[in-house]
Amino acid sequence: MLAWIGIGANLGDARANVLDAIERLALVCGVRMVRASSLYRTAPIDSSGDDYVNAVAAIETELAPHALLVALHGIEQAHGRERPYRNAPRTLDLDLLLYGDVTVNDAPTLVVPHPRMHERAFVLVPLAELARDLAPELRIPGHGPLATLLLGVAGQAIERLPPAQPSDTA
Ligand code: PH2
Ligand code: MG
Ligand code: MG
Repeated sequence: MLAWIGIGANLGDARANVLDAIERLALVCGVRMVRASSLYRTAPIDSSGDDYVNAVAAIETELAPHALLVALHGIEQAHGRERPYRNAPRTLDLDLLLYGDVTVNDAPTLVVPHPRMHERAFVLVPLAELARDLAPELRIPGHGPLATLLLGVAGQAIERLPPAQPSDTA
């Protein structure tokens, strides 16, 4: 199954956390990394704290949605994710955005497509970067074509970060 994972961080070294999450995701048993998007700097939406670093990864997976969610939570925990309140600043957030065109309604544990993804540039813009090559006709079940949804988030601030240079040893 082709699944899409949203990655976000706005605590600690957010950029390093997102890059590490991509590496760890690629190492999960039953997951093959297809491609990760560029990193983006985004203003917090319904959330406080610093700007976020966001990205999206496309994976091929044999894991069922709930098993994949458990693996995502494991990676969040490796980064010391705490959940003091809803949408609190976080070291790392991994969201199962899309699982093929399957819908899952097991609230509050797991809802796919991820609620509100269709109205957030920090999800749709990196998703579109990958979908251009991997799934040009991508639709978000219940919400329509990605290309149309993108028009609705054109006003949200998002800046693509340049790729890390080999000299950026941190
Ligand atoms: N995640 C949220 C709430 N708000 N804002 C930005 N810019 N990026 C996020 O990843 C994000 C957010 C809830 O998970
Ligand atoms: Mg999230
Ligand atoms: Mg989350």
